Amino acid sequence: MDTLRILHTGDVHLDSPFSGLDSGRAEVRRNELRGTFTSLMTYARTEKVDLLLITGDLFDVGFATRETVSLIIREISKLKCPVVISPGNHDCASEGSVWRRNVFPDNAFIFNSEELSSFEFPDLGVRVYGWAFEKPMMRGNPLGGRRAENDGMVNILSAHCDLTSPLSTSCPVTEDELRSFGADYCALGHVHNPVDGRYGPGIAYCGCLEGRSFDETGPKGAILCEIGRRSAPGEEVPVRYSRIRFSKRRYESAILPVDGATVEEELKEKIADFLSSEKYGDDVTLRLTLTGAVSEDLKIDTAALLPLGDRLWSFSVADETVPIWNASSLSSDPTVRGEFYKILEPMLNSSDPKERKTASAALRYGLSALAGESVVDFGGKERQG
Ligand SMILES: [Mn+2]
Repeated sequence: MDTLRILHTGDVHLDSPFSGLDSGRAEVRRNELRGTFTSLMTYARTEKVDLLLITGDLFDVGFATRETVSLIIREISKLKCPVVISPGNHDCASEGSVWRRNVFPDNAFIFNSEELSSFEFPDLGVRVYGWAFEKPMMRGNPLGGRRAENDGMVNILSAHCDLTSPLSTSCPVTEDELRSFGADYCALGHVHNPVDGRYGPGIAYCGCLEGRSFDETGPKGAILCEIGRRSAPGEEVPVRYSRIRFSKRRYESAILPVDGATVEEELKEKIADFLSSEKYGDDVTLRLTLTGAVSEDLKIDTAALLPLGDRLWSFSVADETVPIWNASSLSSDPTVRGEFYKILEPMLNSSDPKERKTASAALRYGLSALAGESVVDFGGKERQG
């Protein structure tokens, strides 16, 4: 075997509640997430990877459903290769957790302590170091200045930890500590939206397997890591990795400037053009935010815009436009309209965009009410159809 092929996943969060969705859709998403996990396992099998790493948060909560646990057991037992699991903050290896029950097949290797330990796979020439969260919080650092063995085997570190803050309660570790530990590849879990290249070669977060909210936008998946062989201890080995999409759906958040729009038709046209230019399909949950300065006569009813997103899986519109008020006519208006405008004027010209937005909304509601019009609901509504 010239090259070791390792599939690195984590942050799957099976059985997530998907609380942002109605109960029917949340159930669909939970099933889809199990399906995405199954696709990943099928890939590992058909591509005959040498090793599968699950770097924490396979479950969203410590007590997984029986159905999900059976699925995991079944999928692992179908694999020929070892599966190393490093429980994270969401699925810690506490007393009584599923990880401490003797239900997993022989090819599952599960870390169960906050101390650094390792599993060795002599046939593969690989040693996998790691640890487990034993409680949802972990402030200690299992590396503690230790170093990986230097005996010619390929060393992997597979763990759930937080490189983003020394104050983290999810096992804060620094990049320098990882470097001096000296593993050939550090397979990490915890950060759901990793930026490629952020930590230099040999250190990577796999990210989540499916986005579950607008905090987790874009396509999601796992990492396929390929590591060359070492002919002598101490020799550098080539490490290459690439991301493979497994997510069935994706969340996207977009901003559309609609400056100068005067009537709803114009707005609809701009949105329709944008949606077709982005080629969003039925896998997309889109949150579209409208911005820009629009005519004061344009009253945006976001609910009326939602049918434009019928092709998408889910579509919501937020209105953050600011009306261009005819300031000179309003300020010289001798009626209560003018008085109302003068009160809001300092806020309308505030340097704080939030304050300007609030003042604009107040002015719009107020003038509509004074004109005896019914007040349109300007809040963002979500269509889920
Ligand atoms: Mn996670």
